[in-house]
Amino acid sequence: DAYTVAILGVTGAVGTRLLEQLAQSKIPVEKVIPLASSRSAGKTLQFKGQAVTVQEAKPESFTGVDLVLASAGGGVSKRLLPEAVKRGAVCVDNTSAFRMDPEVPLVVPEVNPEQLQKHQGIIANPNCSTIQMMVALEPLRRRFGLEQIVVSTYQAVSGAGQSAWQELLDQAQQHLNQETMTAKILPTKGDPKHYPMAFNLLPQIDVFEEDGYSHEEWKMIHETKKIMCNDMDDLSLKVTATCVRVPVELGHGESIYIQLADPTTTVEQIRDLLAQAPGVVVQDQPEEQIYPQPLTAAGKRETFVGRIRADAENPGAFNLWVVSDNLLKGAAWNTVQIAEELARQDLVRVP
Ligand code: 11C
Repeated sequence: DAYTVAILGVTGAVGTRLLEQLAQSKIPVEKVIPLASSRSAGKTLQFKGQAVTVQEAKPESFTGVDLVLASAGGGVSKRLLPEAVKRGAVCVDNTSAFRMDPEVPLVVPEVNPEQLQKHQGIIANPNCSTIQMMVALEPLRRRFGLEQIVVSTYQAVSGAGQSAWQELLDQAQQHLNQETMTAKILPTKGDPKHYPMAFNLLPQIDVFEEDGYSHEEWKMIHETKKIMCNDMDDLSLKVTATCVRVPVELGHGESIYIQLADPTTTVEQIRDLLAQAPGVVVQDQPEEQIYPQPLTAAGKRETFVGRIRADAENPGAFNLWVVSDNLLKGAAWNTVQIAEELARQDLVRVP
């Protein structure tokens, strides 16, 4: 069986990578349909050496489509994915539109691929900063039990889209030219105030909730619980997060403090376990100055883990430093990997 695959939002930072990851995947593709807004219609892209033309996304675009990979924003997904499902297409959605719907599986293939079996047509891809944390922590949770996560993130501008990425580059140039930096997008487009990102740190990703957490922090807490415990409000795993935007182009970094249930766990056991874990590369040789970095993780599918240290004052507690390409494992690769898993489990059909 070969599939007709539509990519929704194909011209964006994630969309272009969806096309590229699909071309490199094990999914048999009969035809690819690149979809975007009317502004991008008519543009030509390459898929496996063939020119393909971008079409405007409409409900009728999904007739005859088997699989949709979507990354055009939550509003577009909410409007168009139910139309795609109605026409028989299975959708893997990279936006937050359906993630907290109890009917919709929220999947990291290394962690909970069995959740795909209950899909009703839509599968959600988690937030980028959540995904890389899950890849690194799930093997530890399974072996030693996981009681608490305290995470601080160092997130690249590409997470906020192509225009935010360009804004950082423009500001860096302006600063070097001794001009005033112009800020129109970051920290978040919808809010009234904007601050320079270049040579700065912004402790705001997405809008603030009433309790003072940013929505990105909220996602890390509740997506983690849904993925690891199958319940977005599970109380057996404590999670808290601080999310910070840093002037990095690609690759989110995370400083993660964990409390494991087994107080006898050692650093060596963690290192050995993660060295075997799917999707993980351990880079942890401080004596050689080897540790994960955004510049070396960019363009790779894996999640890199290093700086593994025991908290000497708290048995079973550890610090880790985790880096991954936010547009690949954090978005396009995880989405395509879900689609590969759907194909492998023969689940590319709407029940
Ligand atoms: C960021 N994590 O770095 C966000 C981007 O829910 O899929 C991804 C937003 C999402 O700004």
